[in-house]
Amino acid sequence: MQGCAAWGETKLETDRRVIQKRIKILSDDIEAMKRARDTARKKRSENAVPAAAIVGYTNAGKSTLLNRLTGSDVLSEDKLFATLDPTTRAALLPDGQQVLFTDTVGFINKLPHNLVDAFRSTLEEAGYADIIVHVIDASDPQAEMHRRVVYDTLIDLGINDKPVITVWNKTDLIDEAALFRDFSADASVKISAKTGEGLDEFYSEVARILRESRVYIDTVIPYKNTSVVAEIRKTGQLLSEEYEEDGIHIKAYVPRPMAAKRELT
Ligand SMILES: Nc1nc2c(ncn2[C@@H]2O[C@H](COP(=O)(O)OP(=O)(O)OP(=O)(O)O)[C@@H](O)[C@H]2O)c(=O)[nH]1
Ligand SMILES: [Mg+2]
Repeated sequence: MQGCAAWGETKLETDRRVIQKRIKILSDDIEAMKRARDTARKKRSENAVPAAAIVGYTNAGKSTLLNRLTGSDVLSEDKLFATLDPTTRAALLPDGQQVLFTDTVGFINKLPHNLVDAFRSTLEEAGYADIIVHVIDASDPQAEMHRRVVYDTLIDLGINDKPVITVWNKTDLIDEAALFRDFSADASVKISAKTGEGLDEFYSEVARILRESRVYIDTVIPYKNTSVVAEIRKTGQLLSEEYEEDGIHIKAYVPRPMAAKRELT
């Protein structure tokens, strides 16, 4: 028993108090980051640059991949939750298209209850992405469990309607013959973020999925349907809106399924 017991507090109580304090500090930090992100996101959505969120179990190699894609210097470490603040960087696909990649906090099984809300807000960035890049450490014997935790978390967050590209990472550490599949994904590639192997295929799959997932519209929405404009603002990218006599003239990129549902094309 430590000295604090003399004050009538057991070690367990002291630990709990220290942890609560730490959680409070982290939550405040995350709240401040959220405000900064909201501002940054508003700016981004004014351009029509597509966004990809890099998600995955902690330690899968998300930050390493972001660094590799954008030549940037995001903290990558062999420790849990190296990344808390999602970072966004621009990368150019070989076809010249610009894409914004956002690193996110690592997912984990059985997140402590009082951290769930804080993590949720950190992950909400993924909700604004056009495409989800799901990184899995293919060399980890628990890879299948990690894959499921990530899908379950995405469903929990209500992010289950976006195209997913599954990236089996760290293939430099495994037997070439190993077979990796993800039937839930729209595309699946094997890479090594460390050596750069497989990145060409990754880029071309990202380009393909983006091409297929969004459609450009230039149309007039009648004033009785203005809720459609609100929906576009939320799920698509509104480039311009002009109030005309017979409705709102909009130019926007919208998710293809939405364009079909609302008969916008
Ligand atoms: N051998 C090998 N190691 C890799 C590869 N990609 C990442 N790593 C290593 O895996 C560890 C974790 O990488 P990070 O990029 O920090 O992982 P993360 O997914 O961002 O982790 P969190 O931010 O904690 O969620 C680091 O030691 C990386 O150097 C790879 O392709 N091959
Ligand atoms: Mg990271």
